[in-house]
Amino acid sequence: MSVRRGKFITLEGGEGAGKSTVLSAVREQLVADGADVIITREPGGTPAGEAIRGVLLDPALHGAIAPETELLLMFAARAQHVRETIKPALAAGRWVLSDRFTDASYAYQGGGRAQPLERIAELERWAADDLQPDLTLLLDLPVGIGLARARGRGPADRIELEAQDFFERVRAAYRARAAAQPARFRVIDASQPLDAVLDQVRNAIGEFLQTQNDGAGS
Ligand code: T5A
Repeated sequence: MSVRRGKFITLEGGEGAGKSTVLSAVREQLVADGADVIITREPGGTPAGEAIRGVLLDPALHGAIAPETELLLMFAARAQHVRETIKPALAAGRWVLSDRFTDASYAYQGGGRAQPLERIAELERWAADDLQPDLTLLLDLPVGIGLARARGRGPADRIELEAQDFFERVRAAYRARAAAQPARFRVIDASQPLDAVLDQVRNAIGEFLQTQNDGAGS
């Protein structure tokens, strides 16, 4: 008898959007519904991916990584993540909750760094094995609010050292993807106080679970 495939849920958003903060609430809700959940992140999620993350976020390398190198390193970490962590978990019937996935490459490397979208799409096809999330929560908020939150939390990493217009392009690219794929994305107003953000997130997850449970018997 085959094991039912788990579901793949991703959280996306700009700097300081609150992804890490809402992750545990999402996990609790999924577990309460009976799901076996793993939490992971990008770049990272495997020993090799975490080592690549160290290079990508090292502030000492600010200005020393070409946009093409950055894009390839993001997908190098993702290629390992898909094969070593995500696909095996889904095949075993587990639910995977990832702090960022390929949408971040379209937003940061496509929007922020102006890398051609067709190159990102080609990498998505072969390096990420064309894996698509079942649901993506986009935590959207004005760039200034997110940066203030992120900077209040600790020293900036290499990407957080970018100028505000870079993050404006990232936000615009995320919103454009969400508008183009409304069946997969739920946009959360992350500028609200945490309780209000969590309410929106729980509603979105609740609706998704309802569709899954409705379809389970068919
Ligand atoms: N990247 C990643 C790419 O360029 N391309 C890619 O393909 C991928 C996968 C690392 C970086 O890599 C880039 C994007 C990133 O620059 P990351 O580790 O996810 O990715 O880094 P960040 O987005 O920088 O993670 P942050 O930790 O900054 O953001 P979070 O997780 O969204 O925010 P969080 O939860 O840590 O919250 C930040 C602060 O705000 C507070 C929290 O308490 C915390 O102090 N906060 C709130 N305060 C008020 N009201 C609320 N509603 C709040 N929610 C949270």
